[in-house]
Amino acid sequence: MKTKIEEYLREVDDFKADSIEKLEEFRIKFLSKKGLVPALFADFKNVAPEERKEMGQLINKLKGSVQEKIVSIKEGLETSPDVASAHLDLSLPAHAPLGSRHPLSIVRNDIIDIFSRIGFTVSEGPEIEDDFHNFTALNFPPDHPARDMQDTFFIEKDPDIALRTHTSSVQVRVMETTQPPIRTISPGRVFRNEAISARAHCIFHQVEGLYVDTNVSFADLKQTLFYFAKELFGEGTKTRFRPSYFPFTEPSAEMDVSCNICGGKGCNVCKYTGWVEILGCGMVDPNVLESCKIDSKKYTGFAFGMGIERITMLKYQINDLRLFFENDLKFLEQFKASY
Ligand code: 2NL
Repeated sequence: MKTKIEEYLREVDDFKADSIEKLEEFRIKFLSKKGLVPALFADFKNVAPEERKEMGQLINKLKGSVQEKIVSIKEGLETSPDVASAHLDLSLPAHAPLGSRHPLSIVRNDIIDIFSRIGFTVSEGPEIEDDFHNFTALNFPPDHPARDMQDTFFIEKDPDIALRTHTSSVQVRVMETTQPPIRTISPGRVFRNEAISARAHCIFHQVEGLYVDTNVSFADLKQTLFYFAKELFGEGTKTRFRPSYFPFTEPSAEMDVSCNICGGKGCNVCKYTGWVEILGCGMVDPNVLESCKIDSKKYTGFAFGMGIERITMLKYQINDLRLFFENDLKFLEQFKASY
């Protein structure tokens, strides 16, 4: 029995384990009910009385060294860098989802890219405007309904300060400070006092464009906007211009594009006409140029304005404007593949 125990002691001394599983096998071999240590205790009754003291001490020594070995290997496994990192890295962020751009930002960036390629710069300006930049310089008559409390969010009265109702106010500021040639677009948030529905919101986004130089004609306007429509909606896109009215342009028009949903055959988006309206435009009224200290005898210009929500709805076939403002991840995550 003595040689057997000494052999086991050597085995325990030499034992190494690089996994919890191997360590468990070792524990079972020595300490489980049918293991070697209980077997030795069972054999103890056959030991001669004069050897009992020594054998008892040896078996207890073996049991103790198995237990110590298990504790020390276990500690080593839990603190070793390899095994610890395989289980748990506390320096990692808890959850790292990839974000996506908002569809309105994607379309705004597309529009900026298209116009930058033909020499337009981007201008920005304040969201809180005075009456001159938002209305008077743009040829709005004093009694125009847009100047009414019902349509515009006023912040102060006399002098009137309001949230801008269009980004034309930014272009007025550009004309005041820059002599032609001017080629610029102004994307931004605008505010109108409207009830919220599937088609309208009191905050929305616009891109307006302005081109002022000598000899700018309506033909330049048509070609520029035809190029824009093809770049945004695809090569086969057709455009048509219908006469319209705005206080700041004369003549004025609205531009339709061939419906990109049914390809012009007729569907509920184009109300079975094959055409959808995407923007308003016209030749800058000479009164507007003069208000901004630009000589209307020397210079002419064209301008246009479009709602980014409307264009995004057409491009991605979104049927409710409220989706843009609710920040529902199920909606936003569909734009992950875009930039
Ligand atoms: C629309 C129509 C339009 C303009 C905006 C403009 C700006 C200046 C001078 C003249 Cl500084 N015009 N902008 C011109 C025509 C139409 O917007 O339906 N927007 C959503």
